[in-house]
Order: sequence, then C-alpha cells, then structure tokens
Amino acid sequence: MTYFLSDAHLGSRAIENPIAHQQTVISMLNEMEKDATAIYLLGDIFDFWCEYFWRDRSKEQYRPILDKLKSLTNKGIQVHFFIGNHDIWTFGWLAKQTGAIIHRRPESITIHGKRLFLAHGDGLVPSNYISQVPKHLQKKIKSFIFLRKVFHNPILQTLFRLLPPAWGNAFGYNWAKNSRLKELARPCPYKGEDKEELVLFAKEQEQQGNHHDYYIFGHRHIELDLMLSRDSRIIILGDCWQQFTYAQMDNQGNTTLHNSTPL
Ligand SMILES: [Mn+2]
Repeated sequence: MTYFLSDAHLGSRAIENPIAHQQTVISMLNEMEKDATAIYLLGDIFDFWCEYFWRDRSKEQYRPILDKLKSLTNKGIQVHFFIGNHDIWTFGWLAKQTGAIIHRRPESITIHGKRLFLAHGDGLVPSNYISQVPKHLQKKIKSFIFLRKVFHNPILQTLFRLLPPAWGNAFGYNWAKNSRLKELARPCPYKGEDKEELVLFAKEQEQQGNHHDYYIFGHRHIELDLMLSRDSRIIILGDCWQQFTYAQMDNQGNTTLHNSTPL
C-alpha cells in the first residue's frame, strides 16, 4: 500500500492539545506501517518549521514523530516529505533525523502503472489565472504570490536562519496560528469544479497533454475526490488536524480516501 497525508499543522498554537494531536498523527502512521511500502507527506505536516544555524531546543517537541518516521524508514518504508507553505525551511536536518526524502517541488511519479502528480498545492494555478478572477481576489492572490517569493528566497532564508530560534519561532508560530484561527473563523469550502484552483490547474495539465492518472494535493483542507475525465482523477487530501484524512493506494493503483478517528 502507498499512503498520502498532509496538513497536520503539528505544533500549531491554535490547537488545544498539541501532544494528543501529535499522538493521533503517530497512530495513523502506526496503522499505515502494517502494510505500507511508501508514505507521502504532502506538506504542512508542521505548522511552522525552520532549521536555524543554531541549535533549536523547541524541535524536541517533535521528537515522538521524528522517531516514528525514523523507525519507518529504518524498516525500509519510503517516507517522502513534500514541503508545504508552512514547513519550507528544511535544510538537511529533518532528512537526517528521519531518513525521509525531501521534495521541494511538485513531482510526477509512476506507482503501480499509474502516473501521479504530487504536490502540496500552494501556488499552483492555471496560466493567466489572475486576470480571470474578480479584482478583490486578484489582490489577495498577488500578495500570496509575493509572500511565497519572500519565503522561498535563498538570501532571505539565510538571514532568517541567522535569527535566534526563539525569535524566529515567535514570529513563525504566531503567523501560522493566525492563519489557523482565520480558517476556523472563516472556512473556505470547495469552490466548485469551475473555480477551485487545483482542479483548474489539473484540467489544464490534461488539456496540454501532460496526462496523469491521479493528481494528489493537500493545502486546501477540503476532502475532494473528483473525476476529471474517464482516466484522470484529482484527490485533495483534507487535513490531519480536524478531519484526519488520508488516501490509500493499493497495488493495483486503486485509490480511496479515508478518515482516522482522533485519539
Ligand atoms: Mn498549506
């Protein structure tokens, strides 16, 4: 079996019991361990993750999950870690601690004869998208794209990593907490086939001849399993902080969405 999960937002200061939350995610991994050959973590597993140039003792809060991932990779289960928009800033430490393979960009891979397009999903929109949406949304998208550039800029990343971890974390966790609280106050449900960016993105890929049997994304915190055509499907993975969603692909390439029960 191959498993996919995303958006645990571990360590979020908007989550009441972070230890129980981490344990729930670990219990999901324990279940997967029974028959998994590979586990794909599709981004935002951590609510804020930055590896500084200095030792960051606060990372010890994640020791249980880091050890769990390490034990999975020690057993020969592949763990693939895609950066999200909250855990961009890994520079080797996480890979060393867990044995996970880090992915910084969307990937096309083939498993069990199926071609998969995998990504967290932030920043993926069809071409000329901005000009097609209403003015008030254009501003929002442009500022998201600007922030994304800032966060991915190597020079700014280096400067941020020079900060004392306590300062960087105070900034990062509060920024992330605000986005969690905003989401709780104003959830953004599925926009529909003609408006949901990742659906439009996947449809465009198909139209351009870049065929995939499956598009699997996180980021949106909505559960979606939609046929794009007779032989193409998009799956958006819900999340692992409220819905505890995961996707399971069997050895014939059949993929299904499931939910775990929180501890
Ligand atoms: Mn995200």
